[in-house]
Amino acid sequence: MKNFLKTTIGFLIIVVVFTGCNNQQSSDSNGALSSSNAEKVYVAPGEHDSHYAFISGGYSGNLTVYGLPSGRMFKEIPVFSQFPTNGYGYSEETKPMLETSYGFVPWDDSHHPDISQTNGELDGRWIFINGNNTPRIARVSLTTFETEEIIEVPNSAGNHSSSFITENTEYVVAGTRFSVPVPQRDMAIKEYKGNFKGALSFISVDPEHGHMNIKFQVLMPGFNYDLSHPGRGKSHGWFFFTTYNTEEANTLLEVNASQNDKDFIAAVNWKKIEEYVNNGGGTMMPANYAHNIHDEATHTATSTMKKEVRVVNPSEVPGALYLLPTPKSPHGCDVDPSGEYIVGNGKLSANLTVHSFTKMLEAIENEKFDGEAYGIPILKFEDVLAGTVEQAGLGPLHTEFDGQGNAYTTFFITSEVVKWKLGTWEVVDRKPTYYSVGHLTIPGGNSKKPFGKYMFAMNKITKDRYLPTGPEMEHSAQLYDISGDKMELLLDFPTHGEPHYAAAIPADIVKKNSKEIYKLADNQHPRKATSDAEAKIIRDGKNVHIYMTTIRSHFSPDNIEGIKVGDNVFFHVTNLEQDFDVPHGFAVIGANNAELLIMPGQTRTLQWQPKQVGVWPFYCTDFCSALHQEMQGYVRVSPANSNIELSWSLGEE
Ligand code: RUQ
Ligand code: CUA
Repeated sequence: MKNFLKTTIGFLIIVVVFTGCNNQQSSDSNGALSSSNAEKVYVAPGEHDSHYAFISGGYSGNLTVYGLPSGRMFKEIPVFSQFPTNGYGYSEETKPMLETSYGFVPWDDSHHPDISQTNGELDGRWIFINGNNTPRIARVSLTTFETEEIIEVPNSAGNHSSSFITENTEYVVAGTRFSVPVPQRDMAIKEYKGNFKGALSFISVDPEHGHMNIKFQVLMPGFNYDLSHPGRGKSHGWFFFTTYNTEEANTLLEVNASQNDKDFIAAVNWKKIEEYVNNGGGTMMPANYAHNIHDEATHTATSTMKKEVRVVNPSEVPGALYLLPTPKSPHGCDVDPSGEYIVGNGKLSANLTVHSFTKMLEAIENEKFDGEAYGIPILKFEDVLAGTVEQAGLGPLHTEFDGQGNAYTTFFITSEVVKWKLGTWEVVDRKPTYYSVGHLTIPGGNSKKPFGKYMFAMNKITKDRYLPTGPEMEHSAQLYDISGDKMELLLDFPTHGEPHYAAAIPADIVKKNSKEIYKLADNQHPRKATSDAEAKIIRDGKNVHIYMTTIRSHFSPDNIEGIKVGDNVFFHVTNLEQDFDVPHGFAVIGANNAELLIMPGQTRTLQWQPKQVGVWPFYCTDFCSALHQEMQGYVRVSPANSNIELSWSLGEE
């Protein structure tokens, strides 16, 4: 009861402080920006930004692409959510991307993008991002800026400590936030403790094509695994996960999961487990999860259901898993560029805890344990502690690094970013953020080589930062110049959805590889038409396949007759253009899905089920030429019992 009271009072204080901070006005920044700061974010018309930022969309399920320092949004990349803007998840080719063991799932909650690495440095080939709600990991190509692959993660729930990349993109790692019965079964919820498990999944990435495969899952105790980061440099081969609810409570977690003075950072020696697995270790367990791949040659995605997954119990691989006590319900778990320091941000702790990788190895070597949890040795807090950053703020969440020996931590409750020194643990600067900051990003901040010029903070609450837009405001981000001793606020910019983490990279690494067109000659879509003359229509019972082409400024065919009510019509539209940035759109009246936006050289298919007799138009939705408004056609739909012959034409009077 005493504990309960303490915790409750603690929360009340937090709430009061929190509310106070929300009401704080931004007067300390209004008008304070000098003109030199304005120059620092000014990208003259026609000039390019120096960095890309890939910002997660949270509950939008997608990923947005921004330029830094301008804060301009360039693109929204659909990942886990249907996207009518270009037909992703609506076109026949992309629908399989959203297949799961639960059927077609058109939405998710995406949190943590991470860019592929070679030798611990960003290589700009792919970006990975997690789907939280229906556990999935996606791989997005940074040449096409399209989602190429999605793999579902079985035995997981609330896929939050994801998706982080090891130093050579050997693995993309996904940890479960919610522990669940493994395998899933009908059981009493109150039997959680000791019975639920937390799966940490190591998904291998094929170095050439990026294809993902769940290599193994470690079945951990039933804690909540909140965030994770790879070791790097000296700690390469290890992975670190913050845990909370080590109490294993199953109700009123706000109180019951805040009892333990310390939770843990779980250290996983994945190299050791990999070796065990390569030698046949682990058990294949029945499972059911989707693996979806979009093939660039056929422009078509396929979904395959996988039927088993390899699981490893911690006790099978002694010496591969340890628990590092960390106060108190830690959220962020961040590893510095050298790989020596592991920062655990205890949400309910006054201090930041930094562990030492070297000391961890020593303690393991000397077998200095402080008991165990479900067979996993617990190291002594004092033995692994590198230092603490004292009283830096309230509600620490996430930390990034600038490569100059400094760390930057966000504080949600006090709405600020605090800069501190690795090794001496002294606070050297602090700047307010507006308001209630979650993650922050430094380009390359999660790698051996951060590019420490900019840092941006992603805030949860916007309030008065922009013109009001009704009850809902887009979340705000703030860009800081961190090249000097003190951080300088440069810019506010709105973000889309709810950004959690973001990954940023110098533009030069990515832009030279960006694809301009798909080569028509390489198009292997089974229903492509590569010239106007190849346009045709094939009836197969009620299914009607229209092989259509589009080029400035017509469709071929543009007059179609012989379609009947009750038919199932597929418009397979090939864009014949071979010019950069000339997509065509395709929309037809009454379609129950969306439009298609077809890239040069690509084929996309829209299904249409005509329900009414008549003559119905279709048209191009993307203003592609001076004669864009002329890009249209008609489909004649006759009664179901009509015997009008199938016919099509272009240019016939
Ligand atoms: S979270 S705001 Cu989903 Cu990364 Cu910490
Ligand atoms: Cu094609 Cu407008």
